[in-house]
Amino acid sequence: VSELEFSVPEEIDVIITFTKAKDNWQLADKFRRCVASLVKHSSVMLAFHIIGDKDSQQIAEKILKEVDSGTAAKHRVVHLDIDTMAKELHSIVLPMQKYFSYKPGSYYSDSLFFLSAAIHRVVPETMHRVIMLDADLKFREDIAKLYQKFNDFKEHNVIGIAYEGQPVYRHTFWKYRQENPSTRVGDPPPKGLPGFNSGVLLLDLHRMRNSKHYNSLINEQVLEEQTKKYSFKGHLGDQDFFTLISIEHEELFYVLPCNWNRQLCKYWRDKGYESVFDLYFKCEGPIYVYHGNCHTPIPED
Ligand code: UPG
Repeated sequence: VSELEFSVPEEIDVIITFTKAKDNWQLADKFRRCVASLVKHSSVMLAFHIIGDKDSQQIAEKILKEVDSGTAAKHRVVHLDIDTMAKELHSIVLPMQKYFSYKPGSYYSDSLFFLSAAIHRVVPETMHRVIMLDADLKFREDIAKLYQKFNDFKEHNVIGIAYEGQPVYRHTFWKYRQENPSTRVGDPPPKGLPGFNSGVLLLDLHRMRNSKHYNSLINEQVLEEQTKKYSFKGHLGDQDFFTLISIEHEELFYVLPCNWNRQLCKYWRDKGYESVFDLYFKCEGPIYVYHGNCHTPIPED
């Protein structure tokens, strides 16, 4: 019996954020490495959905055509009407943009950075489970094995996501932590709540649609109340939203092992967190996915 037999479809939907890529060859290079590594290791067909402006979509398609022409049948591109999606998304995620971005409520296109949080409301009902990725990743293992993690979701889990690998949220929550010294909020794993990193996301759209609980949190009053209570102001988009709502609703999230989103950014190490940095950063065992966040180079192997 194949170890992948249980509940992996013939084709996996993969959504990649790739936008403002025109004249940004560094981003194009990251995307190329990401999709090439995905295709190289995948045992199943991949359906790529590219989230970005028209220019970026064209660049992505060209890159995908060049990738691995020997086994071209292993992947295809699904065309999305991004403008319509961004407009639909805009009104839903407006309250999130207010608390979790630099430029609250500005352009339609910026609502796309919150797509993962409300994706279940703007894509066809037929889509069941998707894997959503940043472009700065490199796969070293079969994405079908990542997909299998959907099977590990507990009853109330709707989203699979790995912990943030730096003390980013320890920093964000400093005030709440100062006023509540015994809190788990912002503490390192395994006991603490270090917050999430949205570079690799397992989104169970059926569960997101059906969870009254999850949907009740996409709400202006709730976010106002929660951001106040935890003195939260962020700028990392969807991952700020997931981090904040997870404090009181841990059960909504399946914590993806760090091996599937091995973040390499060390920005926060020398910003006053030297003594605790490694508690957040360490990730034992084999690495299945490298995440070169904050433009960190990814090892060649
Ligand atoms: N992206 C684009 N075009 C851009 C900028 C970003 O497509 O002009 C996409 C791309 O997929 C990229 C991702 O967004 O990989 C994340 O943006 P980036 O600027 O690379 O942020 P990082 O500092 O590398 O990442 C941190 C987190 C990441 C989170 C992001 C949110 O590690 O998980 O999604 O911040 O801003």
